[in-house]
Amino acid sequence: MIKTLLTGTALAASLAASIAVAGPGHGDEDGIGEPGDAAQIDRTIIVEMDEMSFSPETIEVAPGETIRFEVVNVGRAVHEFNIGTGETWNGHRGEMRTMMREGMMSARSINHDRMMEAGMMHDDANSVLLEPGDTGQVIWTFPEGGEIGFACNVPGHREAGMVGDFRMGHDS
Ligand SMILES: [Cu+2]
Repeated sequence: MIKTLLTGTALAASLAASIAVAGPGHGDEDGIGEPGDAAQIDRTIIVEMDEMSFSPETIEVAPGETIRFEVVNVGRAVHEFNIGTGETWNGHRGEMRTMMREGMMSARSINHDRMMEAGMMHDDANSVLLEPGDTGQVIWTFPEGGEIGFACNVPGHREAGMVGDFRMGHDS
């Protein structure tokens, strides 16, 4: 999907800057894997999000495995499940702050209309952003190795410990 941006506003400038860092369609230059094929799913794993944690918080994955994550927000705040690294999350953090500042989301809700208006769909394949009570999914193919995890980038949440690890096993 193409992200169209408002032009000539500070909002557009800040969005463009953050999308350049965290946008989709980047291949696997971050080394975190790539969007998975729904016809090639090896396993489904249910992940619950609450204040301020994931359950499970450690997930073992095999190299090259394609996993469908069924993500459930059982908490009372908006939470995100985002596959990446400290580096990709730092890039994404500004995008989330902008969404908060511009009224695209609040602590407890997501304003999809405002996100559409701003051309900010938050549809990156490696993440799902959910309101309390909602369920979403991420289908992801893991790389052959690397230090990868999952985190919630709603401002303050990762800092409060809302982060988990993928443990890369061996398929023997
Ligand atoms: Cu969160």
